[in-house]
Amino acid sequence: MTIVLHRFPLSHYSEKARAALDFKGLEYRIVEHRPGLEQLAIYRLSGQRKLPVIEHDGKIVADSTEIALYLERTFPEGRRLLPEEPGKRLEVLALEAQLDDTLGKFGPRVWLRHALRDEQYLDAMGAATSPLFSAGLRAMAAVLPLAEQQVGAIERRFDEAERTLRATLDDLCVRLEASKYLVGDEPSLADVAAVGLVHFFKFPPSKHLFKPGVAGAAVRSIAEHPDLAAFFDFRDRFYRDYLQ
Ligand SMILES: N[C@@H](CCC(=O)N[C@@H](CS)C(=O)NCC(=O)O)C(=O)O
Repeated sequence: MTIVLHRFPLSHYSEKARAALDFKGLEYRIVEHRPGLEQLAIYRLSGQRKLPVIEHDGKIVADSTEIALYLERTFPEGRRLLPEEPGKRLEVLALEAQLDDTLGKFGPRVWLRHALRDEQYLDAMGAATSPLFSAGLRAMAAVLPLAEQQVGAIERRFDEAERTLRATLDDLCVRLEASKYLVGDEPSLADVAAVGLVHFFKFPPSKHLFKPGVAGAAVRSIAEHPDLAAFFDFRDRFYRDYLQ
């Protein structure tokens, strides 16, 4: 039975789950939702309000990590997300959890701060989506710097998010100097998580984008920062080699 992936269009956790489906070579269908009242339907389906959620064979699985583990258990014949060797397996799971707590948790805040200051990115998003979406982003672009200036707590939260995200991406670059993938020389769930969770910093050339026109739109201060090139080049290669 075909798997159904419920997602929000811009959601990086949803992209992580979608990347796991592609990596395992599985067939799936995407159902898009919008945050807000539509989340009632998600609640009715899964007993909680967040996405991603998958439906498969009468089962409902929420949470990107749970989804990846479900796919690994249910389709052991597909490409392996987790290494056989127990030590390596633990290492992959630990890095994946850390990426959820850093790129996952802080990514949206850093994205907001940087994206709203990147005219080219805003133009690309506006051209690829709707005038309403673009106007919303531009309204936020006008307000956020002011809010940061006026309210120290907001600025500190953004600063903390930025420090954590940068430290994580720096660490991923160091890992890629030492090995072909983030944990050793075989691809794993850690790579799938990392490439999915940076989704909105530079939309990959994927046929499953919420709007085809956003492909390549990049928040340049992050995705094209020379110090982070090793990771973002890896991200592009990983999409070419394993994802659609
Ligand atoms: N731990 C969850 C986090 C999922 C999550 O936070 N999803 C966001 C979208 S990126 C969401 O659904 N937000 C809506 C809300 O919090 O109401 C996972 O890994 O899937």
